[in-house]
Amino acid sequence: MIFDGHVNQLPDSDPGETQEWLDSLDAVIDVHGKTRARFLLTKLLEKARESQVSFPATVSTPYINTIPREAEPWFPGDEYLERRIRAFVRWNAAMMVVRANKHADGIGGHLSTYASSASLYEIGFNHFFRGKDDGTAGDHIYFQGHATPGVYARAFLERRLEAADLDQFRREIGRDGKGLSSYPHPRLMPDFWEFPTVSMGLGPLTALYHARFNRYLLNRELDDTSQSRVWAFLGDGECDEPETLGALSLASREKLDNLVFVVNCNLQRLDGPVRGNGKIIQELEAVFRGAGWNVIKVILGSKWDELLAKDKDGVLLNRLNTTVDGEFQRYSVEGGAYIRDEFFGGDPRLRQMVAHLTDDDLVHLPRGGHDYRKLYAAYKAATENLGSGAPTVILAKTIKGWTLGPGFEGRNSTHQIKKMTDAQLMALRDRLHLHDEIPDSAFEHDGLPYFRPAEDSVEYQYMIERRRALGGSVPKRLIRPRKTLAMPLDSTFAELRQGSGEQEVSTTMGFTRLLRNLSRDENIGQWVVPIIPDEGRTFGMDSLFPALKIYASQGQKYQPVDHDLLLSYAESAKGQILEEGITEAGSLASFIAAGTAYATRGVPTVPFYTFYSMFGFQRVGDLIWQAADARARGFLMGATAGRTTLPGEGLQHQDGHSLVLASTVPPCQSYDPAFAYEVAAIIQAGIHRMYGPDSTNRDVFYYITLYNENYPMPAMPEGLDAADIVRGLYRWAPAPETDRRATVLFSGSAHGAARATAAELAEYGIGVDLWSATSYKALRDDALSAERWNRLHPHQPARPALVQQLLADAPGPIVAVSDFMKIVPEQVARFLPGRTFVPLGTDGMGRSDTREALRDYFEVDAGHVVVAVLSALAAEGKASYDEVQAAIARHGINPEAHDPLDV
Ligand SMILES: Cc1ncc(C[n+]2csc(CCOP(=O)(O)OP(=O)(O)O)c2C)c(N)n1
Ligand SMILES: [Mg+2]
Repeated sequence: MIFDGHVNQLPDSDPGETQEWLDSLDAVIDVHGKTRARFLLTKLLEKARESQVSFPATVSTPYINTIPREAEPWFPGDEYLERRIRAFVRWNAAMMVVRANKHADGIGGHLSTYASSASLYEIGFNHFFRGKDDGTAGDHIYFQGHATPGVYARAFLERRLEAADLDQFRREIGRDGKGLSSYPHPRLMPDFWEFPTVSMGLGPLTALYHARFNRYLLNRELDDTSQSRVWAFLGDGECDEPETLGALSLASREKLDNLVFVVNCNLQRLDGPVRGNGKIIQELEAVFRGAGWNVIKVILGSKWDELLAKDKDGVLLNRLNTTVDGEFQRYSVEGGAYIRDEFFGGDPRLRQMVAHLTDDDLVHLPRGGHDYRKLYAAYKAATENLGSGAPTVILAKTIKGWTLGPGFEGRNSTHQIKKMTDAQLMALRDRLHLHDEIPDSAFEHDGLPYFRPAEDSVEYQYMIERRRALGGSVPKRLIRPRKTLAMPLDSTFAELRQGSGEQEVSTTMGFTRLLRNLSRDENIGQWVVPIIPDEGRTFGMDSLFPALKIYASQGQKYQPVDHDLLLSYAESAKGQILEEGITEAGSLASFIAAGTAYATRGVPTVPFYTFYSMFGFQRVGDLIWQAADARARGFLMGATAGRTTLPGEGLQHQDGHSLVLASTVPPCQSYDPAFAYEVAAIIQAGIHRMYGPDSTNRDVFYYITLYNENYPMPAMPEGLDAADIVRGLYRWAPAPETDRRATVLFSGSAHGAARATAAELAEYGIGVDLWSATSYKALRDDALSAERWNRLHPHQPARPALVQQLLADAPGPIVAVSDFMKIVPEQVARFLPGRTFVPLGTDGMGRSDTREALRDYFEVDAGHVVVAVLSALAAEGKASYDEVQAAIARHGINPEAHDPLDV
């Protein structure tokens, strides 16, 4: 960056002076060598920075600690007691995994991840993590998924859990579901875990956006988040996930100095080394620094300090810099003689440097991530970084399986070992100096004892006092409303209920109006969080920019190019809209932050994330699953929905299956509305369900499709109960009284074909009952429950499924049409015994063309619906096959046309 020759393009105001400096450098290199030259240059850069001479940051520094020994702060804790507490936590963490696998072989669990990160967590628990007992929201801590045993073990010492609870590790069924989940799952441990992390990469990404959302809340004066820090603990292997590193620049751009990443750099992942042939810490340092983060490397333990102090020639530094991770891993499993020969042996000066140390001393030259004081210094620096504008990452070098003994430490297989022999357990006990607490006799008779100090012990008193001083135990998930949200006024929804008269509009336009109305609603307005990726104009949401403004933490420092237009691009520090740019993953992370704020902060924000429906479940499905685990509430709005409704875009854009994917997420309430008033009814009911005062089963979110096809929006029919829309199916228009009748269910934009079918068939004396199927998922969920109840209550009168009940008096065969795959309506077919059920849908890969051409191709236009109804009637003996043939001819349908399913 700084050596690219650009300086040659700039004028030199004093060439003589320049030459003097260059000559001096040459002299240093000649006389003292390159190492000295490098040292002097670094000193110069440091001095320049101190003197505010701005300079592009170098992205990598030598392979030593960022904080030198002289700059380490005084350690305020009781080191001895904290070491004892750590030993207890380590012991119980190992014990619970080993016991779990003894009692249920194959139940799994992880010993080595926590073993490597115990100090990383304990320094936080004893000195930094802020709790919520003082009524604040505290810090937000994203624990590394595989480190849960250590977090449970500490909760056990703190007496938040009992031995019986630890014995339920990974056993979540039985005991009223009061097991300890394998990983952080708020869905399964709603009083304990706050943030699901175990799907690699999602924890860091959501933590980052959470820190950003806290700033949004602060800037919008919705909540004082200034005292809350977001801590994210992650693995070095996890950094290979694009989600982990993909949003780093947002954190520095947004000046998230309330964010701290702690990367447990044990140099290993599941199968082996993270970068055997390289150096993961150096690589990550460059990435984070390049992205503008404050990087604190904690590589070497204290005992290295005296060696470094002797390193006049830079040989040790050079050795550290040039040793690859694969070798470092090897040193962690070898003895002192090997380390002496291989690491220090190559250069006599190096060998001399450690001549006074025994082989045992060499083995115990510790890594920084196991050195409590070094970690304290790093965490303190991270917390004192508030105000600097830079987020912090701590890269802590550790050994995977640390303290667990030779069978574990640094072994490639260590990640998955979950059993320990008695000999290994005793060795661990000895290593942790727990002889008094756990005598040999404790191992007799099925042994495997937990240990916790009594409540009057100094250790217990100390740890509890520390937690008390920091605001109580963590992690803890609390629903403690600190702000109340009143329900929106009914009048806010009136505009959509009235319909659009003659005017042709889309459901997307209807929703945008509603979003604007909601944002102005005196009760709910300020709590609404509209989120869009870089697609606002596609959805007509640019109309919201001037009124709601786009959130920009720095305000708007420029006059936008369209400032003189009514719909100019208006940014503001108090802006309400989160315009995320082109990142569906980031947008979803914001959705999760806003959708869980009711719990994490006691602030009930209501997110509406509107996106290209194709790039929702399919693109960021795992994040949506994470939202479900996190008990997020809010609305996912799948715009430009429908494989034939979005014309011209082709197979990458045309979504005919997001509703199928939505059906796989249990708490997701998915809807495919045809009309604006349906959208209004679903959203109004959704807000009441998720945020209303008396509702139950409220930790759900909604997925609602929106289309961009314009048509006159009918008014909500007189007498229609909004609850009928929400339950998933209602009769939209009854069939005229004729001899021959059939039923057509429509969803979304397919209402057009359905209505045209009814009109056409009326001319042939066939009455069509039209029903709007707003949610096949809701109908199926109900039917599955009824079916299950009936099976388990053989002597009770059977409960009919709602869909069966509703369609009992719907006449004739049933044809269901939507702009999604046939499997969407088919979800309910099984629950309509004795009925002909014909689904029409858009199976196959999308392609570009006009709506008309696409609907003909996918066989969902009026002609095909007519043919389907006639064909079903013919099969029931109510129509002749000649009529079917005539309809095929009338609509110009080619019976030999390419089957869209056939790719
Ligand atoms: C998305 C995803 N892919 C794969 C896994 C399976 N997995 C669990 S832990 C792990 C290795 C983790 O290595 P690292 O991040 O270095 O953590 P460590 O245990 O070494 O601290 C893998 C691949 C997962 N949990 N999530
Ligand atoms: Mg690792």
